[in-house]
Amino acid sequence: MMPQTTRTTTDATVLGMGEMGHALATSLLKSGHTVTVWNRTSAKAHALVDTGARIAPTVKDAVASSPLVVTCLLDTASVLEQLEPSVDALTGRTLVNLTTATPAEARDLADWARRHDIDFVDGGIMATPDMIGQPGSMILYSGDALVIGRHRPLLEVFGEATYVGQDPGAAALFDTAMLGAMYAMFAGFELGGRMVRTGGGSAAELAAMLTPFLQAMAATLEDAAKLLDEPGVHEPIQSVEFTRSAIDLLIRSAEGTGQSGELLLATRALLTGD
Ligand code: FVH
Repeated sequence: MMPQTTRTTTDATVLGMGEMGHALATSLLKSGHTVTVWNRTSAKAHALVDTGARIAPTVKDAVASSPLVVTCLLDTASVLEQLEPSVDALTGRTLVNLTTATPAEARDLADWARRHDIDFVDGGIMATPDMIGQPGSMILYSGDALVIGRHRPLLEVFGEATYVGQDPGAAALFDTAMLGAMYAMFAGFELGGRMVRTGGGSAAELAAMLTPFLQAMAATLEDAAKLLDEPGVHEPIQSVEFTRSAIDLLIRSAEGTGQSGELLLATRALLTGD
């Protein structure tokens, strides 16, 4: 392991040593890359010193240390707050933003980067920190395909690097669409768990039965996608009338256990246009 005091340049810099940034930096170090890290609360960055990471005292120093800078901070505002004062050091380098953003925020960040001659790629992490560098970890990327191609071997360390388009907002679009679907699923489980518990059942029992059921349902998403992608071409498996009546029954059942039917009302509106 090279003593950090003798090294001033590294393969990549990771800004943000929260749960995810720590996992990203660690995976790069494990794969043999040299890494500079920075965190606002410096103790979290210093926790990596034994792994061989170079600890940068400032954002400017961190940015100037590597040709590739990865940001994994709380939100887009914190990314700009930290990068703006060091923008001169970032010019001519590549910025890969793995901070969750809205598509509009990612596009604005891309515009900001372009104005400062920074090669920019936006990414959406479809994994939890413990999955980084493991099979099953997927990161969505969008922006300049040439820039992504140039850094692909390093980016593949985090997980499968999936390119979703030239629009810098595309990764955030797919990311937030997928996270929205995930949260809707967890909300459905929360409601179902509360319902079965009023009848003496447990959420654990529900989870055991629901998991294979949802896996089977997930297999039908490709058919559901055809209805959205080619409206008017395909017939829904269930009619709108059937869906409306079925969800009304579910609302009555939820309310009968003392739970709110709001989630199902919103679901019915989305699926039937009511
Ligand atoms: N954790 C996960 O499972 C998800 C998976 C999907 C992608 N997300 C996104 O990753 C970003 C970072 O998430 P995280 O898990 O690392 O989050 P925390 O552990 O809470 O760490 C937050 C880091 O952000 C730093 N920070 C916050 N505000 C500022 C600021 N104004 N200036 C500089 N840094 C800031 C914070 O620093 P500190 O509090 O330790 O000083 C942490 O390093 C996020 O976009 C997720 O949506 C993770």
